[in-house]
Amino acid sequence: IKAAFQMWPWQYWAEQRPTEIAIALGDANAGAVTWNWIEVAANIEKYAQRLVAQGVKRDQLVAVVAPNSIDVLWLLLAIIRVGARYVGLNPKLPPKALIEQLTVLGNDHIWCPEIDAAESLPGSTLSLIPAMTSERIIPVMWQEHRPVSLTLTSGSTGSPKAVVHHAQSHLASARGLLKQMTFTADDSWLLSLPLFHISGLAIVWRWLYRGARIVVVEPKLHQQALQWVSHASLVPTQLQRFLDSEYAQQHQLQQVLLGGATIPVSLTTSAEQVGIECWNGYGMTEMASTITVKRANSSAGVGTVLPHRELILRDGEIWVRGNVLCLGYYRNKTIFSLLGCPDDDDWFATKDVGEWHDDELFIRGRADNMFISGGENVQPEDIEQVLLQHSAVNQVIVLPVADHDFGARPVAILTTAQPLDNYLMDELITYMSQNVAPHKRPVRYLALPESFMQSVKISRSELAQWLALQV
Ligand code: 4YB
Repeated sequence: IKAAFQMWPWQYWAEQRPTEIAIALGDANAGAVTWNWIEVAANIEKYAQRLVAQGVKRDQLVAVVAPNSIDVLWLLLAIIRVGARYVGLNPKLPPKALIEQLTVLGNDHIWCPEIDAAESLPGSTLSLIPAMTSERIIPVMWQEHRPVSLTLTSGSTGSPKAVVHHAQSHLASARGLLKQMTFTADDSWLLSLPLFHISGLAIVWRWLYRGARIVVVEPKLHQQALQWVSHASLVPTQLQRFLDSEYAQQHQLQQVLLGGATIPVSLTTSAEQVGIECWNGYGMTEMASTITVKRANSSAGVGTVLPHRELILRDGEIWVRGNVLCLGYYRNKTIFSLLGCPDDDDWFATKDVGEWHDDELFIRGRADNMFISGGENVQPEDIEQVLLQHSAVNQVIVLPVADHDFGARPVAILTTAQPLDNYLMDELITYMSQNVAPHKRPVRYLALPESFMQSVKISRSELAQWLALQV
């Protein structure tokens, strides 16, 4: 296992494992297009040469606005190869939000194959064609400390922040996680989360770190592709959908890394019953993905701290640091430290509220989600966790609505295994009255609109805007 790479990771693997399959575009056992490590290294050179020819220079910022595809993967690797920086943006963003975010980023170039009026977006438009040969040498050396990626992340409020990571923090993240999970060079990890989110980028770095195989499919084939791979990273709803699908009957999926939101014990229990080892993670963009992890069991905690990360509680809030911590936030072409005030020392305040029980971390929710109802502090995630234990509830977000007498009261917005009709609502009302104090009982139960189900993570602020129109 590598302590550090002395050359581009793909070049290293092209020497160590030249003819092993590195990338598969679908099911490698059923005639999918594949590339071995020699071909991967050669292809990256060719794509990188075309970027150089189009004026992409060291330290410049290239924005990529597209759903996952093999092209996005080539582009990401080629951008890193020329010493530039990659930033992925959600292609489903409304045009106005997209332009706003790009303007703050000040990207030099852009690749957005599926966006209309791409020319009106900031940055010079790139085309992605590999050069015919790769004879010209690109004079950029592998340096672990060169910033390689910006990842947009929005807390529950405010505009997104662009989190800058160098290769070293991504690799430290991979190295620490793979001390816990087994992911051998013969395994394959599905690119199951978007490359504009830290969870997708982390898959690429684990693949590069291990010299294993990455499987890329169109997002609409994800369910099916979970049958063909040994590993995947999933948010809880993705795993739920897989278990509900026909594909769960017969699969080779061995290990799933979960994260991004509360992971219901009932979900991991069902997955383990069909032979899928589940790993429950707690992570965030600033820490290059997973911070704590455990093999799923009967407790709802998120396990213990991985190598290269440190975590403490201060007044109930989680503070973190370590080699995986980002370089800072990017705006106006400058990297700003994310450490708020001088007495923060080098710890980063996550704003997550946590508790230790028997050496295991439990996430209670975000400090800034808390609201007050009739003088009582209400942590919406507490209510969500109780609702998630009801067998009919798949996913739930609890938000406050203004109330004349109480100041605010909770409303539950959910996806359910059966229709959310009067019968189910009465059942949920009864269930909550038996399980939580009166100030924690939702005053309304609403079905989550379709449009919110597509994203990696439901934005509480966007859902609150929607809710404001419902009441
Ligand atoms: C949680 C939480 C949890 C995060 N319980 N709240 O590679 C991975 O680690 C991975 C695998 C599968 C799915 C997701 C991942 C991630 O990276 C997730 C990282 C992430 O969500 N980053 S974020 O910046 O978008 O959001 C971070 C916030 O998400 C945290 O500050 C928490 O509030 C919340 N969160 N894991 C409850 N297990």
